[in-house]
Amino acid sequence: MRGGRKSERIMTIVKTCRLGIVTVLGLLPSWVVAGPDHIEGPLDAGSTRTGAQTIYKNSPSLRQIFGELDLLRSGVDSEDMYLFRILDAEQFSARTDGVDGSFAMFDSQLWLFRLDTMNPNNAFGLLGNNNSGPLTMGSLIRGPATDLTAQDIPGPGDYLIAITAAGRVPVSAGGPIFQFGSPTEISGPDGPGGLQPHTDWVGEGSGKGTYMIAMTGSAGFCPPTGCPALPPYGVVFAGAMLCAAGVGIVGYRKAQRGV
Ligand SMILES: [Ca+2]
Ligand SMILES: [Ca+2]
Ligand SMILES: [Ca+2]
Repeated sequence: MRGGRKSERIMTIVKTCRLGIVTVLGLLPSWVVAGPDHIEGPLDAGSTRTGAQTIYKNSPSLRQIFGELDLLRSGVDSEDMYLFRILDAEQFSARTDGVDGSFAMFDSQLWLFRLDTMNPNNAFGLLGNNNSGPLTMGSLIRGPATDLTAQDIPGPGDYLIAITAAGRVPVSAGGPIFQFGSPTEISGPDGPGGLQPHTDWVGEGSGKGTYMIAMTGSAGFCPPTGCPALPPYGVVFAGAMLCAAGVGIVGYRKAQRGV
Protein backbone atom coordinates (compact mmCIF):
# COMPACT_ATOMS: atom_id res chain seq x y z
CA MET A 1 0.00 0.00 0.00
CA ARG A 2 2.79 2.34 1.08
CA GLY A 3 4.84 1.30 -1.99
CA GLY A 4 1.83 2.04 -4.20
CA ARG A 5 1.51 5.58 -2.82
CA LYS A 6 5.23 6.14 -3.31
CA SER A 7 5.20 5.13 -6.98
CA GLU A 8 2.03 7.20 -7.44
CA ARG A 9 3.87 10.23 -6.02
CA ILE A 10 6.88 9.60 -8.29
CA MET A 11 4.59 9.38 -11.31
CA THR A 12 2.93 12.66 -10.29
CA ILE A 13 6.35 14.39 -10.10
CA VAL A 14 7.37 12.96 -13.49
CA LYS A 15 4.07 14.06 -15.07
CA THR A 16 4.34 17.54 -13.53
CA CYS A 17 7.93 17.89 -14.71
CA ARG A 18 6.97 16.74 -18.20
CA LEU A 19 4.00 19.11 -18.29
CA GLY A 20 6.19 21.87 -16.93
CA ILE A 21 8.79 21.39 -19.66
CA VAL A 22 6.11 21.42 -22.36
CA THR A 23 4.60 24.56 -20.81
CA VAL A 24 7.97 26.34 -20.66
CA LEU A 25 8.89 25.31 -24.21
CA GLY A 26 5.59 26.70 -25.43
CA LEU A 27 6.19 30.04 -23.74
CA LEU A 28 9.80 30.60 -24.74
CA PRO A 29 11.28 31.91 -28.01
CA SER A 30 13.08 29.40 -30.20
CA TRP A 31 16.62 30.48 -29.22
CA VAL A 32 15.86 29.74 -25.57
CA VAL A 33 14.36 26.35 -26.39
CA ALA A 34 17.55 25.45 -28.23
CA GLY A 35 19.61 26.67 -25.23
CA PRO A 36 23.19 27.95 -25.28
CA ASP A 37 25.55 26.00 -27.52
CA HIS A 38 28.31 26.29 -24.95
CA ILE A 39 28.13 26.65 -21.17
CA GLU A 40 31.28 27.80 -19.44
CA GLY A 41 31.10 25.59 -16.32
CA PRO A 42 32.18 23.72 -14.37
CA LEU A 43 35.71 25.04 -15.05
CA ASP A 44 36.34 28.78 -15.40
CA ALA A 45 37.38 29.99 -18.87
CA GLY A 46 40.94 31.34 -18.75
CA SER A 47 42.40 34.72 -19.62
CA THR A 48 45.05 34.07 -22.29
CA ARG A 49 45.59 31.90 -25.37
CA THR A 50 46.96 28.99 -23.32
CA GLY A 51 44.21 29.16 -20.69
CA ALA A 52 41.29 29.83 -23.05
CA GLN A 53 38.39 27.40 -22.92
CA THR A 54 38.04 25.46 -26.17
CA ILE A 55 34.52 25.25 -27.55
CA TYR A 56 34.13 21.82 -29.12
CA LYS A 57 30.95 21.49 -31.04
CA ASN A 58 29.96 18.93 -33.66
CA SER A 59 27.69 21.25 -35.59
CA PRO A 60 27.99 23.91 -38.28
CA SER A 61 26.89 26.73 -35.96
CA LEU A 62 27.84 28.30 -32.65
CA ARG A 63 25.07 30.69 -31.64
CA GLN A 64 25.39 31.34 -27.90
CA ILE A 65 28.05 31.14 -25.20
CA PHE A 66 26.78 31.29 -21.62
CA GLY A 67 29.18 32.06 -18.76
CA GLU A 68 29.92 34.16 -15.70
CA LEU A 69 32.46 36.71 -14.56
CA ASP A 70 33.15 37.12 -10.87
CA LEU A 71 34.80 40.51 -10.79
CA LEU A 72 34.81 40.56 -7.01
CA ARG A 73 37.57 37.96 -7.20
CA SER A 74 39.98 40.33 -8.94
CA GLY A 75 42.59 38.58 -11.04
CA VAL A 76 40.79 35.23 -10.80
CA ASP A 77 37.68 35.59 -12.95
CA SER A 78 37.86 39.10 -14.42
CA GLU A 79 37.90 37.87 -18.02
CA ASP A 80 36.74 34.79 -19.92
CA MET A 81 38.35 33.73 -23.19
CA TYR A 82 37.13 31.04 -25.62
CA LEU A 83 38.72 29.33 -28.62
CA PHE A 84 36.31 28.86 -31.52
CA ARG A 85 36.15 28.99 -35.31
CA ILE A 86 34.90 31.69 -37.69
CA LEU A 87 33.31 30.08 -40.73
CA ASP A 88 32.22 33.23 -42.56
CA ALA A 89 34.15 36.42 -41.81
CA GLU A 90 31.56 38.65 -43.49
CA GLN A 91 28.71 37.15 -41.48
CA PHE A 92 30.61 37.00 -38.19
CA SER A 93 29.30 38.92 -35.19
CA ALA A 94 29.51 38.53 -31.41
CA ARG A 95 27.32 40.60 -29.11
CA THR A 96 25.91 41.07 -25.60
CA ASP A 97 23.52 43.95 -26.37
CA GLY A 98 20.19 42.14 -26.17
CA VAL A 99 19.97 41.07 -29.81
CA ASP A 100 19.40 37.33 -30.44
CA GLY A 101 18.94 36.66 -26.73
CA SER A 102 22.34 38.07 -25.76
CA PHE A 103 22.90 39.85 -22.44
CA ALA A 104 25.46 40.73 -19.78
CA MET A 105 24.59 41.51 -16.17
CA PHE A 106 27.39 44.10 -16.14
CA ASP A 107 28.86 46.78 -18.43
CA SER A 108 30.58 44.45 -20.90
CA GLN A 109 33.41 44.72 -23.41
CA LEU A 110 34.12 42.13 -26.12
CA TRP A 111 37.49 41.35 -27.71
CA LEU A 112 38.42 39.30 -30.77
CA PHE A 113 41.92 37.84 -31.21
CA ARG A 114 43.43 35.91 -34.11
CA LEU A 115 45.88 33.05 -33.71
CA ASP A 116 49.37 33.52 -35.13
CA THR A 117 49.61 31.04 -38.02
CA MET A 118 53.36 30.60 -37.39
CA ASN A 119 52.95 30.14 -33.64
CA PRO A 120 49.36 29.23 -32.62
CA ASN A 121 50.26 29.82 -28.96
CA ASN A 122 50.36 33.54 -29.75
CA ALA A 123 47.19 35.59 -30.11
CA PHE A 124 47.03 39.07 -31.63
CA GLY A 125 44.28 41.60 -30.91
CA LEU A 126 41.97 42.22 -33.85
CA LEU A 127 38.78 44.01 -32.75
CA GLY A 128 37.37 45.42 -29.51
CA ASN A 129 34.15 47.19 -28.50
CA ASN A 130 32.58 48.61 -25.36
CA ASN A 131 29.02 49.59 -26.36
CA SER A 132 27.15 48.73 -29.56
CA GLY A 133 25.23 52.05 -29.40
CA PRO A 134 24.74 55.18 -27.29
CA LEU A 135 21.82 53.69 -25.32
CA THR A 136 23.30 50.35 -24.31
CA MET A 137 26.18 49.02 -22.23
CA GLY A 138 26.13 45.81 -24.27
CA SER A 139 28.86 45.17 -26.84
CA LEU A 140 29.18 44.25 -30.51
CA ILE A 141 32.11 42.87 -32.48
CA ARG A 142 32.05 42.62 -36.26
CA GLY A 143 34.24 43.74 -39.11
CA PRO A 144 35.42 46.18 -40.19
CA ALA A 145 36.60 48.41 -37.33
CA THR A 146 34.99 51.85 -37.24
CA ASP A 147 38.26 53.66 -36.46
CA LEU A 148 41.03 54.63 -38.87
CA THR A 149 42.47 51.11 -38.91
CA ALA A 150 39.35 49.81 -40.72
CA GLN A 151 40.58 46.45 -39.44
CA ASP A 152 38.62 43.59 -40.95
CA ILE A 153 38.46 39.89 -40.12
CA PRO A 154 41.00 38.28 -42.46
CA GLY A 155 38.95 35.15 -43.21
CA PRO A 156 37.74 31.82 -41.86
CA GLY A 157 39.89 30.20 -39.20
CA ASP A 158 40.50 29.78 -35.48
CA TYR A 159 39.98 32.81 -33.25
CA LEU A 160 39.53 33.76 -29.61
CA ILE A 161 36.62 35.75 -28.20
CA ALA A 162 37.00 37.32 -24.75
CA ILE A 163 34.62 39.22 -22.46
CA THR A 164 35.49 41.62 -19.66
CA ALA A 165 33.75 44.37 -17.75
CA ALA A 166 34.36 47.90 -19.06
CA GLY A 167 37.70 49.17 -17.79
CA ARG A 168 39.53 45.85 -18.07
CA VAL A 169 41.60 45.87 -21.29
CA PRO A 170 44.12 43.57 -23.05
CA VAL A 171 47.81 44.43 -23.21
CA SER A 172 50.96 43.12 -24.89
CA ALA A 173 54.60 43.78 -24.03
CA GLY A 174 54.18 47.12 -25.82
CA GLY A 175 51.18 48.28 -23.74
CA PRO A 176 47.43 48.48 -24.44
CA ILE A 177 46.47 46.70 -27.68
CA PHE A 178 43.50 48.98 -28.45
CA GLN A 179 42.65 52.63 -27.98
CA PHE A 180 39.16 54.09 -28.18
CA GLY A 181 37.99 57.49 -29.37
CA SER A 182 34.44 56.82 -28.13
CA PRO A 183 32.58 54.12 -26.16
CA THR A 184 30.81 52.92 -29.33
CA GLU A 185 33.93 52.56 -31.47
CA ILE A 186 34.70 49.11 -32.85
CA SER A 187 38.46 49.42 -32.57
CA GLY A 188 41.25 47.80 -34.50
CA PRO A 189 44.61 47.11 -32.77
CA ASP A 190 45.73 50.76 -32.77
CA GLY A 191 47.12 50.93 -29.24
CA PRO A 192 50.87 51.17 -28.52
CA GLY A 193 50.97 47.37 -28.03
CA GLY A 194 48.75 46.56 -31.01
CA LEU A 195 51.40 44.79 -33.08
CA GLN A 196 52.61 42.41 -30.38
CA PRO A 197 50.98 39.23 -29.02
CA HIS A 198 48.54 39.48 -26.12
CA THR A 199 50.08 38.79 -22.72
CA ASP A 200 47.75 40.06 -19.97
CA TRP A 201 44.89 42.33 -18.85
CA VAL A 202 45.01 45.60 -16.93
CA GLY A 203 42.45 47.91 -15.33
CA GLU A 204 39.58 47.14 -13.02
CA GLY A 205 36.11 46.36 -14.31
CA SER A 206 33.41 46.39 -11.67
CA GLY A 207 30.46 44.10 -11.11
CA LYS A 208 29.65 40.44 -11.22
CA GLY A 209 27.25 38.31 -13.17
CA THR A 210 26.32 36.02 -16.00
CA TYR A 211 26.37 36.72 -19.73
CA MET A 212 25.20 35.24 -23.01
CA ILE A 213 27.32 36.08 -26.07
CA ALA A 214 25.27 35.67 -29.26
CA MET A 215 27.32 34.70 -32.31
CA THR A 216 26.81 34.48 -36.08
CA GLY A 217 29.12 33.04 -38.74
CA SER A 218 30.76 30.85 -36.09
CA ALA A 219 31.32 27.21 -35.17
CA GLY A 220 33.15 25.19 -32.56
CA PHE A 221 36.87 24.45 -32.74
CA CYS A 222 37.83 20.99 -33.94
CA PRO A 223 41.37 19.63 -33.82
CA PRO A 224 42.58 17.65 -36.87
CA THR A 225 41.59 14.46 -35.05
CA GLY A 226 37.94 15.61 -34.97
CA CYS A 227 35.61 16.99 -32.31
CA PRO A 228 35.27 15.03 -29.06
CA ALA A 229 31.78 14.23 -27.79
CA LEU A 230 29.99 17.02 -25.98
CA PRO A 231 30.38 16.83 -22.19
CA PRO A 232 27.15 15.63 -20.59
CA TYR A 233 27.02 18.34 -17.92
CA GLY A 234 25.62 20.87 -20.39
CA VAL A 235 22.71 18.62 -21.25
CA VAL A 236 22.11 17.76 -17.60
CA PHE A 237 22.28 21.44 -16.61
CA ALA A 238 19.83 22.48 -19.33
CA GLY A 239 17.43 19.64 -18.49
CA ALA A 240 17.49 20.45 -14.78
CA MET A 241 16.90 24.16 -15.45
CA LEU A 242 13.96 23.44 -17.75
CA CYS A 243 12.47 20.96 -15.29
CA ALA A 244 12.78 23.38 -12.35
CA ALA A 245 11.31 26.25 -14.38
CA GLY A 246 8.50 24.05 -15.66
CA VAL A 247 7.52 22.77 -12.24
CA GLY A 248 7.56 26.35 -10.97
CA ILE A 249 5.22 27.60 -13.71
CA VAL A 250 2.83 24.66 -13.38
CA GLY A 251 2.75 25.15 -9.60
CA TYR A 252 2.10 28.87 -10.01
CA ARG A 253 -0.77 28.21 -12.40
CA LYS A 254 -2.27 25.61 -10.07
CA ALA A 255 -2.02 28.08 -7.20
CA GLN A 256 -3.78 30.71 -9.31
CA ARG A 257 -6.58 28.27 -10.08
CA GLY A 258 -6.77 27.41 -6.39
CA VAL A 259 -5.97 23.72 -7.10
CA1 LIG B 1 34.32 32.89 -15.82
CA1 LIG C 1 29.93 48.17 -22.40
CA1 LIG D 1 40.81 52.58 -32.02
